[in-house]
Amino acid sequence: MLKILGKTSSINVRKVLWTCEEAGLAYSQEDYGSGFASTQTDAFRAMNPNAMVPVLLDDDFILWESNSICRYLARKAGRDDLLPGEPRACANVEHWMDWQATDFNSAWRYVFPALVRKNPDYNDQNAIAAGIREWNHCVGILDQQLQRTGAWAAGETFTLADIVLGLSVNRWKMTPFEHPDFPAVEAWFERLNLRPAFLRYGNNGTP
Ligand SMILES: N[C@@H](CCC(=O)N[C@@H](CS)C(=O)NCC(=O)O)C(=O)O
Repeated sequence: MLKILGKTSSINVRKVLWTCEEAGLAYSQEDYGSGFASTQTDAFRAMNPNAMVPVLLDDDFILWESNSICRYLARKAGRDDLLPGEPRACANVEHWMDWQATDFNSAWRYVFPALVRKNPDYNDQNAIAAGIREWNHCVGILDQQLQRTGAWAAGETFTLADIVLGLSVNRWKMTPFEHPDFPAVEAWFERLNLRPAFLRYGNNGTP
């Protein structure tokens, strides 16, 4: 059976768990990461040299990097709907996934520890304000895309792009600052709320 190493409070672990549920894959999960079993061991670094979660174990196959794990799981389950095989349709999903892992995630790197974790080292008000502007800008880009599709992030059907972005937007919504109105994102979030796996691993009260 698939084994996922990583705490369920981690946004990156949750996207992998959500993907398993959507794809109907059986899995077990073990809490690793700060506050739980340490990743700072030789044994863990042998699996992931970054000492980060999630890590997927599929028998003797070891994989780290959450979005890569999601792609692997969708392909393993033969779920062409979550990640199409056709090159252009696939690229259409993947560029939103890559954007989530790079630009979108970078936008909250200062704001989240400041406003949610309340880490006293993150007290530069200018950096917080700049981070909020950048984060809102990213959600605005997603809003424009969702206005175009009228449905899901990559087009007319639900894909891995919605999973990784769903976690990111849940975090944005749960971080306490004044949020601009993004109607298409709101409507999409309501559509996500109809999915049991999103309520379990996405919109579950954890930012
Ligand atoms: N790019 C990596 C980032 C992984 C990451 O940042 N993981 C965090 C948790 S969200 C982590 O392992 N932090 C160290 C820890 O919790 O010990 C991925 O997407 O898998």
